[in-house]
Amino acid sequence: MTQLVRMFVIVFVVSFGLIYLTSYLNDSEGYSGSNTLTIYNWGDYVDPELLDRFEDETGIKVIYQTFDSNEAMMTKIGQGGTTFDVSIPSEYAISKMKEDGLLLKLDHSKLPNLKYIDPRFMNLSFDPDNAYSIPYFWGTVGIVFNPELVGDLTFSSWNDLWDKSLRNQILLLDGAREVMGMGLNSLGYSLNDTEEAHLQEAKAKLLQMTPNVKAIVGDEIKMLLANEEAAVGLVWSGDASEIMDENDKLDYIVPEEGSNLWFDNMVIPKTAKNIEGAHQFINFMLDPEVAAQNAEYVGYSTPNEAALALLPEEIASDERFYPDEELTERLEVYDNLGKRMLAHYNELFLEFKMHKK
Ligand code: N2P
Repeated sequence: MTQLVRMFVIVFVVSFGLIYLTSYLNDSEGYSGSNTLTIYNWGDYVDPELLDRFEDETGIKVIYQTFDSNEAMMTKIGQGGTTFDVSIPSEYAISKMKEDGLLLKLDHSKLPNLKYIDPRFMNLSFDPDNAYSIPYFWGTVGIVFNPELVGDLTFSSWNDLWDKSLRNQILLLDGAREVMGMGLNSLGYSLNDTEEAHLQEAKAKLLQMTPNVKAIVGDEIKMLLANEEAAVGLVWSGDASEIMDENDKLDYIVPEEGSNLWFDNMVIPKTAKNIEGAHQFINFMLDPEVAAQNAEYVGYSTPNEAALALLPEEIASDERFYPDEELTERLEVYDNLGKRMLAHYNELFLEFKMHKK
């Protein structure tokens, strides 16, 4: 054999060896294809230990990415070019994603643990029969405050946030619906109002609040309030519960005019590459022990009846985070206001934010 032929044979054998090895790894413990699961979730919204446990139990490698608003999540999934297998939007976003054809139908036969969900969180108007989404957490929007830093001021109304004594003392969560909702509710309007005059009135009212607003922030709001960097915050209930775990001087109320009641559900976006694994993950998160551990870790309210029974009594009976029906009836769920109106809410919120800077 000439030198040249020998070299060809070697290159040929080595290349085939490599191709074989790659396909062997793909089919076995090598993490790729059906062996990975890409999850797209809110920040601070799962106990990382549970992701490790899911990986150990299933051999599926989890790739985890986060978002900080429904709007950012919908834009990213809508643009394509991603491979998210599971995501966790809120109700109005689920309704919009369904409309835009961004969600896959779920196979309930692969979700036996669905039986643990409290029926009052099933079959809600944004997703009848839960064809596309499975309850994960729920909660309210309200005011967390530090009684030691607010003098004689007490909180029962949204309008308390406009009190002059709160100059530079308020942190707001960075959410268009939440901040606009606060403005609308403070005027006695619905947080689903679409009348232009009311929306402009709400924006003008929010602008009057700017001297009191220290910053509009993401998940760091919890650390800042717990560390007493500000006296008051507009927050989601579960964040309030976490803040109060860190600093028990703080308290949480849902204003009397009303506020938002929200539901975050697990979905399989149409970008999914591992539909089987996505069902496995959703079913895993519905397991009562898993759901209880997750609820204790993130501080949010679980819709899982069996998990709630496993939580310490002081959590399960805390009406600030598990409000009774009388309170929830005063609250409103965000409607899917349609593409144009949602964009308009965003615009008004951005104008308010820019003014703040
Ligand atoms: C968790 C965010 C929860 C979002 N950091 C409430 N919809």
